[in-house]
Amino acid sequence: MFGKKQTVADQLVEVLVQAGVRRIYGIVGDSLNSLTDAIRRNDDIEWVHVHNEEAGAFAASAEAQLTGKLAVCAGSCGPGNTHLIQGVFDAHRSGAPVLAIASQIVSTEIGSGFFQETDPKRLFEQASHWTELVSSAEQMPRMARVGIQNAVGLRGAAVLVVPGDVLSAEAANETGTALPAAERVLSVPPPEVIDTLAERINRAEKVAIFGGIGCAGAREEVLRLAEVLNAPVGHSLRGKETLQYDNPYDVGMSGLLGYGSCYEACHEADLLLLLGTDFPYRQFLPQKNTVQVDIDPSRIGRRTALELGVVGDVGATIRALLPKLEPKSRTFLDRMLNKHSEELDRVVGAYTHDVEHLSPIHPEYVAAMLDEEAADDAIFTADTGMCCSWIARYVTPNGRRRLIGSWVHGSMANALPQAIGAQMLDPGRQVISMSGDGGLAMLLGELLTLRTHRLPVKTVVFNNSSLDMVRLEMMVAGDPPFETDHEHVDFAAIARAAGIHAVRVEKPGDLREGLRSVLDHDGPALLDVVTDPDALEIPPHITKEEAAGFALSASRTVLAGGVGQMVHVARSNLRNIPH
Ligand SMILES: Cc1ncc(C[n+]2csc(CCOP(=O)(O)OP(=O)(O)O)c2C)c(N)n1
Repeated sequence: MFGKKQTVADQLVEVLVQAGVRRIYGIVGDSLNSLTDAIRRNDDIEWVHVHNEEAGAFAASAEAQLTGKLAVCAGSCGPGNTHLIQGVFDAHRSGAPVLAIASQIVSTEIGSGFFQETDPKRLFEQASHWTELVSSAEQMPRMARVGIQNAVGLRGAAVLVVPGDVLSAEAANETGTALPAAERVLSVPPPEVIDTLAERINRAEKVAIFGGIGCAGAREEVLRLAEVLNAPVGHSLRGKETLQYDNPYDVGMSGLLGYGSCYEACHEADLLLLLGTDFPYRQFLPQKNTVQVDIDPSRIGRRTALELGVVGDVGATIRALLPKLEPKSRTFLDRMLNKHSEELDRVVGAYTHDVEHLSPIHPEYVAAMLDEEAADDAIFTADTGMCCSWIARYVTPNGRRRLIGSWVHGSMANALPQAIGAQMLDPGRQVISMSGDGGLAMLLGELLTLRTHRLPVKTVVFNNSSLDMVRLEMMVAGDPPFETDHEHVDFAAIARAAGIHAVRVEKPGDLREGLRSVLDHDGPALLDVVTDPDALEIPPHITKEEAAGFALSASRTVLAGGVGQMVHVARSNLRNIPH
């Protein structure tokens, strides 16, 4: 190694390589210099230069969510750390095994209020399962392995805090080898719990299933359960990838972004089975007649009162349960499927019919066309904001496509950096970032990351010159939109200036050609679509009070002189408000 002795940083890098890590996302900085130097000297790992540490953490989060394996990001001391934290939160709350290396100021100065000093241990406490300071070379490589084991074993973030001087210190111990152990534990509930569950299900006449991300890996079991019980199956946004496609029991999604007859199925059933979901919006759950199955006991009963809580892996629990179940009739299922079909025509269809001539372009039209034109195995990432709605309602999963978002932490600007992580895993796969103009502006520098690393990410900007999701929230609350709209930006021009192929589309007739040009481009490409900010998404189950709030907001805006705007809003949207 060019005459150098092995450093703690070398050791850390070696342990990461042993654990299967192939890259670290971050921005260099003095306290990290020995780490980046160790990476420079190691051919098995690369440094991915991002333009904000937050983006590095989002990229690692996406990688870890897609593979289920460890991904790593790093931030230099102080501000590098405080930037990092947003994406680390996202990884942690998504259950993505991410190790964040948070370098710290020189150890002799800790506690003195030194330049760039923060206390990462306190800072990252809420954003991780484990955050520890390595204060001497003697603690390594053990602490690196403990951190990795926490991230992969407990599924979430772990943060290794290392002062710059410790990273550059000579290694005190042999590195050795030891791999993290983190196979999924397929725990089955005890036989008496399975009996009680079977007995409760057999007593019910109408059973509905609502599944979340905990059903990943248990699709066949959930569908078999639905078949035996003739149960409609609804899903959360995180359950969509697993449960929506080729599912004859599908009744759509619940929640603010929901559609279909999921809500009715959950409420009209005399038994609702919550499977592997921590769906947070209590008002969408019936709050009665509910049984929940989840691998994590801390999630049992925290969203709704339960008749029975079962701790276990969803697939293993269903396998144990199936032989004890009595089949049910199709009456309830058929009613819910009919309702679902009507709702689909009304809600999803309402936006995409006849919109091929409307200008500004309806965002739903863009989403629907993107769904048609995207590859069968595309990875879609969606920004927090209206893009969540577009991905939830218009992108069709098929078991090969993947959908990634900041579904739990709900941070803006997630889509482009998550697309970077996804594309890093496989440069040959189509990766599409569905970006809001607010989201893209927030981490705009990541376009440069695409260029630097020649990442062929396809960024589709829903450019409505508005923080539209918040605009809708304000209107539903009865307030006129305030500080949500901003001056129009030509993102295609910005992208071109950054060396990225870009197309700007203002007329619906040009959309397909523009989209194809971007999707077919061999390299990073951006489609800037000027979309209608008034094509607001009205939740299918807003209350009468909230609907009244929307009307009130309309009248206030009219009073403030925005007549043209409100007539437009009404025409675009009010068809979805319950009568
Ligand atoms: C970091 C962060 N800041 C603020 C918010 C609140 N917020 C949620 S969605 C949103 C608007 C997003 O605007 P844009 O990206 O343009 O997407 P649009 O809703 O217009 O499609 C805001 C401000 C947030 N979720 N995250």
